[in-house]
Parts: sequence; C-alpha cells; structure tokens
Amino acid sequence: MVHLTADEKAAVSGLWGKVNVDEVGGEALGRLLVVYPWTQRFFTSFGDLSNAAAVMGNSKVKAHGKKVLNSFSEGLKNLDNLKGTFASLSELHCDKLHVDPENFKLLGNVLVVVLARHFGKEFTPQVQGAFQKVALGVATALAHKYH
Ligand code: HEG
Repeated sequence: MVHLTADEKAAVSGLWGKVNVDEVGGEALGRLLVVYPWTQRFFTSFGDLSNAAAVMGNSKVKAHGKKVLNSFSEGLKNLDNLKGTFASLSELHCDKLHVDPENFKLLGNVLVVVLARHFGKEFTPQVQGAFQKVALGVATALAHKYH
C-alpha cells in the first residue's frame, strides 16, 4: 500500500503515460547491471555482459527489462494493493530465483535516474518524490513473501 496525495497520483500517471515502457525497461535493467555489477549473477544465461556497451546493447537485457517494467506498470494501476499484485512474483523471486530483495530497491532508484534523464526539467522534485514512493512500495511488496 502506497499513500499518494491526489496531486502525486496525477503527477505519476501523467508522466507514466508518456513513458515508453518497453524502451525504458531495458535501459533501467541495463544500467542496474552496469552500475551494480554483482547483479549480473542472476543473468548468466544472457550472453555478453562484459562491458557497459555490451550490456546496454544486449537484446536479452532489453527483452527482460521490458518484461520487468511492464510488470512494474501493473503496480501503478494497483497502488492500493501492491502486496496482492506482487504476491506471486515475490514468491517466485524468493523461492525459485533467489534474488536478494535489496536489488528491488536498487532497480527502483535506477529507474528514477532513467526517468530524470528522459524528462529533464519536467521531472520536478515533487514528481520524483511521488515516483520514489511508488518504487519503494513495489520493492516492499516484492519482498513481502520472503522468508
Ligand atoms: Mg524480476 C523474472 C518482475 C526486479 C531478477 N521478474 C521476472 C519476471 C517478472 C519480473 C514479471 C518474469 C516472471 C515469470 O517468468 O513468470 N522483477 C520484476 C519486477 C521487478 C523485478 C516487477 C522490480 C520492479 N528481478 C528484479 C531484479 C532482479 C530480478 C532487481 C535481479 C537483480 N527476475 C529476475 C530473474 C528472473 C526474473 C533472474 C528470471 C529471468 C529468466 O530467466 O527468464
């Protein structure tokens, strides 16, 4: 559950409507893998991740980033029930994928950086604040089923 004011909700959905989710997903996941290289351990089947250019151009990174961000978008439509929305994905990341939940927060912050790059001045502190809340809410929901 994430508490946003009516203004924050409007800011988030207004901006998100202009986001190219497929493209931004690949950029965010790619940057996660470059900036925090230990996160690459989950993606050993993705082929060449040997340098930043290889990561950012890797088609499997782009495809998986697209999948992840489309899933993140579902959270935006369900701000009042993030835990329910991400319950089965939380179980999957814990039980099957063994992804340290700290990584969800890292990805959320990288996503904020990518949005700031794309939107420049339009990404005001208020919009950023609203997004950080959403990103943290999604990260918390994804960590909820961990044991
Ligand atoms: Mg995860 C698979 C969503 C962060 C590592 N992730 C998936 C899938 C979805 C998803 C929808 C496909 C599930 C399926 O096949 O049924 N991931 C998702 C979200 C977020 C996230 C919404 C955060 C916002 N994931 C995340 C992070 C890592 C990670 C930070 C690791 C650093 N995800 C991961 C791996 C897989 C998925 C290793 C399996 C990839 C594969 O082999 O296909």
